[in-house]
Amino acid sequence: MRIVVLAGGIGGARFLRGLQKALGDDAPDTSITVIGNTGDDIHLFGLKVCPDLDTVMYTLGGGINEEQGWGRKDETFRVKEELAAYGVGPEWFGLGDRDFATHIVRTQMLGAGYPLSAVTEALCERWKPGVRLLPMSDDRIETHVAVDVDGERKAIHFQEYWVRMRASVPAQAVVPVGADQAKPAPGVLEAIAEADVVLFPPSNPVVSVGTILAVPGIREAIADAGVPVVGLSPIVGDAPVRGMADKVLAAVGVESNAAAVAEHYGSGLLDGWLVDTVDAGVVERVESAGIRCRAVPLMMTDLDATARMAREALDLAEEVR
Ligand code: GDP
Ligand code: FO1
Ligand code: CA
Repeated sequence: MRIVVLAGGIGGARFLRGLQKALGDDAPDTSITVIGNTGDDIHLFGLKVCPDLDTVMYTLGGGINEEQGWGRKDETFRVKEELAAYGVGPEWFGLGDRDFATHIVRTQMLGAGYPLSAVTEALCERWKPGVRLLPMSDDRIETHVAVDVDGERKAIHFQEYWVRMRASVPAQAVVPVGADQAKPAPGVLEAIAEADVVLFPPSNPVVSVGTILAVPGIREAIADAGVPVVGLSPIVGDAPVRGMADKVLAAVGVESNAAAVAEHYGSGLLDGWLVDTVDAGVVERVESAGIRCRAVPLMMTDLDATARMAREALDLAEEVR
């Protein structure tokens, strides 16, 4: 079975670990291709940082800071301190020493002319994530957020909105700058066309899955693949389990509840949708939108619980096939 997963950072990565567990070690004829969000990417100190790709790579490769969900475990921040001593910021983005090495290798390879997809493959030779990790595009795409500050509208980088401002003001618009001119990375459309199932993990529907779908050709390829497309809700009990997804959902006019997110993807894209048991009340609403829906526990509290979620998603895919 060939599984394609559209992943953001923490929600995507943790789900993938559960999916791998659900499939077991003895699944030689099963492959997982991850199409990773690169809209969060940012250039800092002359280096290219790809938070969501790295979160997937470190999580599946055993290098992640488990508590935090992003960045390296056993991390130190000497370089950041030294940069700060020179007055060089931003101070609000925590790049650790171990993590810096990844960005240095990436930037060096990009400078030598390798596309991001080839660089990601090279980085994964070290981490061996057990999935094929593809950036959604080799082209530069950066999510920007329009905010009103002192009565004036301005666009800021997604990381500035998310990390520095903690999404403390409403997002007026979310724009994946560069997406309209971008092409899917090599292998992306092929993986979708050859997939037996496409999964949307409980990743952010706007700035993770939504950004991947904004790359011309990807949404169409999924719709045309003619295989089950099943998603898991990142919204449980009308709130994001973690983070501020409600803020970016509001920017695209979507309410913060599990049914509204399913309707946002729509029955043209989504065949099946899993909501948490606390949201069992919305199952009928989702089904009346033409999307098969089940209520099951959706909290990734540990690996076994996450593997059960992945199994439910694969079972629902079989049901709608
Ligand atoms: P990010 O790039 O690091 O923000 O990660 P993703 O976009 O992949 O996933 C973020 C989403 O994961 C958030 O909107 C959370 O609500 C969701 N999430 C995190 N943990 C859980 C969980 O245990 N269960 C569910 N259902 N969603 C979760
Ligand atoms: N998230 C934070 O909330 N604060 C940080 O200082 C921070 C640093 C950081 C460094 C490398 C990396 O790969 C991810 C990092 N993240 C940080 C997470 C990152 O900003 C994520 O993209 C967002 O949390 C949402 O996806
Ligand atoms: Ca992200």
